[in-house]
Amino acid sequence: MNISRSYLYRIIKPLKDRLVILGAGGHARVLLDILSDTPGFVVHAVLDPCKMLWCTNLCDVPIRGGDELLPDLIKEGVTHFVIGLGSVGNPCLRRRLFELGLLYGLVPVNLIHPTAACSSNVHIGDGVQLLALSVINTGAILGKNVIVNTGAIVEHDCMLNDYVHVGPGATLGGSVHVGEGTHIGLGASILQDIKIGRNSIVGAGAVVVDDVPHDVVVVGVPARILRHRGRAGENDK
Ligand code: JB3
Repeated sequence: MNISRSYLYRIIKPLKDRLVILGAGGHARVLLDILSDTPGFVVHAVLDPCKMLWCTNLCDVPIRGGDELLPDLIKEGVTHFVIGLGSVGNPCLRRRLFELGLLYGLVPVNLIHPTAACSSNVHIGDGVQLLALSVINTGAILGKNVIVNTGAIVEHDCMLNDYVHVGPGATLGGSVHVGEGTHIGLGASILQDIKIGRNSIVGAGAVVVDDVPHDVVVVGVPARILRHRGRAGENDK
């Protein structure tokens, strides 16, 4: 009797939940590292629109095709998803993919590196990614699909809204608020109690000593407005 793989996946309750990673770049490889230490999940496949990557592997995980394959993977038993894109300025794509995963009824997975120091007294939204040596201190609130990248520090009572990305080695003092979709660049420092608007970019190494409005790019020490962004946020690099 010929039993199809998808039938088999459906009738055998998975001992581990099957997940798909959307995006097959550098950030996805970092996340696969964390997943290798995360019991309870099997990375079933990676999806990426880059045709050159199809039928290759990312860290031994098959890159099956583009996002249009999501319904097929669901038939094969995939129930969870991870956004594998890092994005260093424009979170629109991460937001679109996150909403796509939810639309298909998939469950977003929180990824927390074993060396991340995360207080037990924090609120973590869905699909949050805390990378190696990141620090999240007591009272912090992180919205959905927030990335706190390698070695970044989010101090007590900070509020990071949905899709915020705190780049590697950045430091946020106590009670810093960051608006939706804002990117804090690599190694930037934000003084305590500062409010940063949504859809803005704090440049790498900047030192922010005053509040930052929505939709701007700030750079330098002390940080100054370099330019205004389109409301949807053009793709600054
Ligand atoms: O700086 C650090 C530590 N990491 C950076 C990270 C935060 O952002 C990293 O150095 C990169 O700058 C960036 O990582 P990411 O997002 O992995 O970049 P990249 O290597 O360009 O990979 C993005 C992948 O997403 C590419 O393979 C794209 O083809 C794929 N992609 C683009 N659009 C997509 C889509 N994948 C899916 N599934 N769906 C899409 O719509």
